[in-house]
Amino acid sequence: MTHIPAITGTGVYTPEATISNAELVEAFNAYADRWNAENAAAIAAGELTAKDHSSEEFIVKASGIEQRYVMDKTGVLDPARMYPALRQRSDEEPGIMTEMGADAARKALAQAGREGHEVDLVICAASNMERAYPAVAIELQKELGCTGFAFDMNVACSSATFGIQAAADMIRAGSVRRALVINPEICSGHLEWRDRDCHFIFGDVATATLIEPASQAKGPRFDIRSTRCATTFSNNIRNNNGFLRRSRPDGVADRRDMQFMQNGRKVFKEVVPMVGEHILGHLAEEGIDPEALKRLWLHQANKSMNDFIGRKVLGRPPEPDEQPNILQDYANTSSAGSIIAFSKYSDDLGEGDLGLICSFGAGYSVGSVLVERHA
Ligand code: CO8
Repeated sequence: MTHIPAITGTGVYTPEATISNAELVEAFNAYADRWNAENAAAIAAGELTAKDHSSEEFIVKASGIEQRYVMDKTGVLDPARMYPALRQRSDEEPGIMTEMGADAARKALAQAGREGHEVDLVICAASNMERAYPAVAIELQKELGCTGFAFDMNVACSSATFGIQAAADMIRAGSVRRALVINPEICSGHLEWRDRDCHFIFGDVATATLIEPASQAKGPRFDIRSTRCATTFSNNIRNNNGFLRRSRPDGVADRRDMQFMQNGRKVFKEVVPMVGEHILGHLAEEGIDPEALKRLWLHQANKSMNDFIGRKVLGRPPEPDEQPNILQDYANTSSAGSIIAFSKYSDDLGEGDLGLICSFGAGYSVGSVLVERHA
């Protein structure tokens, strides 16, 4: 017997600390001035290039981002440090990703009227894991009192939608009863805050999505009509950190490519058409006219990127309520972005309304989830 999988709960964990663009730019410029002073001789000799100041106007115009939430603000804004200062935990206490993810998951469970022991699949889907093993998902399983099994997966910004596809397929097939897809994203840990081309892009958050058979939903639900995932290799978004780090000739050096790197212009140009075609292809396969979509919950990387994609899908500029953005408040939170938008802007949809969640990013990867609202 096949089941129709449905989203019955979502949750968002939002860190307490925010960094405004003004605070970010002030810290970066202090760092740049300091670096330029320290390297004045090499800059004068033409061996190094002086670092230019960042600007609030550029950040808002290029991205639409106004602030971001972070797990630690002091380390990031310290011009002598420029990365988060996180409390070191013993192996006996829950990891930081588990703590953030469990908070989001408890909110998703509460919304669905479920408890941890009723869940028998936990997927921790995120763009980086705080350790190699044991899987963060298994620690989340323990923390939430879930049964069954759990595993980690990483498809960068598309981790949430790819995780939803995996969970929905297992529910459809009957191999699991109920699944939590959890996305703890500590982007501040792998962002290079000393690079003005990208220092404004990311923020921290965790999201969770509960999926169960539609027939068992206790309240309003979004049936997952279908999912569509696609990947095509690109080096334009890359992070070379990994377990072979110490085997490289330069050992554990603090190399720039051990953090997030991207060719932002190329990403913009290549990913926008790819996503537009992906969504239109998904809708065509389902025989759905794009105008029938009540809402698009897009990945939250860049406001103009989303405007272009919305125009391509609908054939006209989307109304603000058709395609809500949260990136002005959260910045890019990698895989969590489209789920934050879905979680905050989906309650008002009516019986039978259709919407589409879509993420895209490194890989390249694109994932879309077509959902239908039922009371
Ligand atoms: N302040 C002032 N000027 C600046 C700044 C700044 N902060 N930064 C750059 N400039 C300057 C540049 O030097 C450049 O100057 P010039 O013209 O003299 O060379 C000029 O401004 C224009 O720079 P860009 O061409 O870079 O500016 P864009 O208009 O292209 O905007 C963006 C840059 C916002 C990055 C844009 O290209 C963009 O959003 N691209 C898409 C990015 C994207 O979606 N990436 C997805 C990556 S996320 C993902 O897949 C998940 C990865 C895992 C998570 C990682 C967590 C850390």
